[in-house]
Amino acid sequence: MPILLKNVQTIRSSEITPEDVFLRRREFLAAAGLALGATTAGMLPGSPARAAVPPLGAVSKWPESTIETQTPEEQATSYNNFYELGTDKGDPKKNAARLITDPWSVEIAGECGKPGKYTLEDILKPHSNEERVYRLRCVEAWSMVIPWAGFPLGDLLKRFEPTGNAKYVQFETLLDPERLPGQQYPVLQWPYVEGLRMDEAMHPLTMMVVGMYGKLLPNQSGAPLRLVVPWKYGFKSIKSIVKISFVEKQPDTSWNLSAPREYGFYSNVNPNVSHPRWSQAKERRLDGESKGLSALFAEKRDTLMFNGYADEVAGLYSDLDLKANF
Ligand SMILES: Nc1nc2c(c(=O)[nH]1)N[C@H]1C(S)=C(S)[C@@H](COP(=O)(O)O)O[C@H]1N2
Ligand SMILES: [Mo]
Repeated sequence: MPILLKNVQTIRSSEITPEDVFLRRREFLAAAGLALGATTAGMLPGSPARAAVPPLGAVSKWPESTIETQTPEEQATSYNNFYELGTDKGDPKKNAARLITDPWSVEIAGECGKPGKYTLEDILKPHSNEERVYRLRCVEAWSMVIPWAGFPLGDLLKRFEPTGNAKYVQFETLLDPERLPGQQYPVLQWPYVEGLRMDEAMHPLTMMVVGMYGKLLPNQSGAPLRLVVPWKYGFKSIKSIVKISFVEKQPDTSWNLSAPREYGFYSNVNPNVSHPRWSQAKERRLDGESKGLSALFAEKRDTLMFNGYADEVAGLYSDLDLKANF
């Protein structure tokens, strides 16, 4: 990480795993012959058998997928934004082993009939996975084309019976400075939070993602559960989700909290609304050919309104001034 800020006072002591517990876990893992950071914690002797993330199994293909050339898997899983694992694009992959994802649970809270703590298995079991090839457009003006595997977020949310007061959905990433060491630095307020309006969350394009390229998500891509909202800038696609809340008021979002002039709540991909420091009219497609420095000089393509999904989603915003609500 380029920014090594010493001020960690923003982290409450109750949120930090006590160091001795951490060190003991390290010894224990070493004694068990397991490298720290291996995702096999559920197999430790003496620990109860736990349902790990079920393998992807049969994944049906979604017929509406884009047929554009896909970003090579190698590039999509080594050029990442996941500030909890470091702020350089290569950091999340380097630090990925720190994020132990087994066991994992998701808390469902707020305005709904079935709040509670659900195991990852509970969350995933009733849903069958579909592969959808969506573009991911980062606000930094690069884009990728990725075969995601998962299911519509709306199918999951309906199971918890949202009430009439549920106007928005808020999502939270795991808060654990040991497993997500970037949280030891106050580059953002932790945990990372994101939000959608209820109709955006229920839209059939909005996807709860568990895999990519036919495999389970690697940690740097947001294992075991992340959002993908294809018509919004990539930062709405929150990774490693542990909490989903149904709320009445528009929730905070991490990037809006950190730089409200630059990142609004809606964050719809919009070539006509510039980021205050650079244009959003064009994008550089990461296609395996353009890498590192050469990518900076690669030819740019026009960015499409709503990232190319205008036919499907423009109607959600017909009453909204998209310059004011960026
Ligand atoms: N928890 C969390 N989620 C996150 C981020 C992050 O820093 N932390 N970065 C976001 C940003 S800015 C982008 S562009 C996408 C990148 O997803 P990818 O690394 O899978 O391409 O993840 C988003 N989700
Ligand atoms: Mo991004």
